[in-house]
Amino acid sequence: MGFDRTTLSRLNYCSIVVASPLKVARAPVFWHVRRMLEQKIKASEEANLAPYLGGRSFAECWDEYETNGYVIFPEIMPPEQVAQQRAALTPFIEADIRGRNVFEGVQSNRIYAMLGKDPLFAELVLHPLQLAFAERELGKSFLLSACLAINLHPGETVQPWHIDDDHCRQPFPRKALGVSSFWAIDPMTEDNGATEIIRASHKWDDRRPEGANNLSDFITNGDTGQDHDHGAHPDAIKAVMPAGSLMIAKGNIWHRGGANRSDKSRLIVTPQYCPGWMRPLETMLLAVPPEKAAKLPKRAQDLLGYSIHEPFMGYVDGMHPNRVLSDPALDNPA
Ligand SMILES: O=C(O)CCC(=O)C(=O)O
Repeated sequence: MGFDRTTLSRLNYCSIVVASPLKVARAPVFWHVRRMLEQKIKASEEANLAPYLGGRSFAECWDEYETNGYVIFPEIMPPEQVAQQRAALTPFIEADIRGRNVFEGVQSNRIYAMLGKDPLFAELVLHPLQLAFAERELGKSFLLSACLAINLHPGETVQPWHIDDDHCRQPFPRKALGVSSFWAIDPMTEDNGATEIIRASHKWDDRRPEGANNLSDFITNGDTGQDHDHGAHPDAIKAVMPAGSLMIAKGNIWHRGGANRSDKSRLIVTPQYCPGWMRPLETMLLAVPPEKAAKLPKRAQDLLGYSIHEPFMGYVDGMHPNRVLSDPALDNPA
């Protein structure tokens, strides 16, 4: 008999059905079997992850993630797969659309909405290792919150320090409300802009490092001359790792893209996840089709989700979502 989550939920159902006074005596047997099944599932999940853990147990990797706020898995994606991902990204990189502000990086390309561009990118989103971390951190119903590629050109300067789940605006210290992963498509090196992380900063209170982001960093064509580089933070590391490696980090850890002082570009893909509750009760953007939404008052459109929670939560392919409503095709829907 195969033990899987379906078996376990059937067993839960059976436990409810037998919970009559006459049968209560059998309950401990069910609990015992349930525990045994849970252990078997855990063992088989661990076995599935083993090829990526570099000889460590999942528990050891999780402890490192809890302690430092991040954990690195070197070279877990085979070179052929990395090459396929790069090939699929190449047309978007060649379009060479540069970042619009200090946060995006004016010497960087950002490719948003990746799953809308090529289904191949689902491989980076669905890797079992990062899903296991996201599920443990955020619960079973977690969602994909963003998935973008970031290509730093030579000459790119450091990004402002930031945390990825900042838009939640909850007081610190607090639990992570996101999980971010970083796939190295190019090697991340000392001098090509490897992501920098302030170790254990997910445990900080409302302290902010020098060079932390502020709202002006998101203004299009704002002051790009500011120098966010206040030198190396004493607790910062550079996530130096070969191509095909994965770093998984807590959404509340302080980090930034590094400065690219090399003569080659640096490409990563960063899928990010959030808890399943971080959305409206009803999925309004699907419940109300765009052609109907286009005819509603502006405030109603905002409430449906054609709006931004500052600085950029709710974007669509890097743009304000209400652009969809000004599409002339909406006047003559097919
Ligand atoms: O480019 C990088 O290394 C990190 C970028 C990043 O953290 C972000 O834009 O949220």
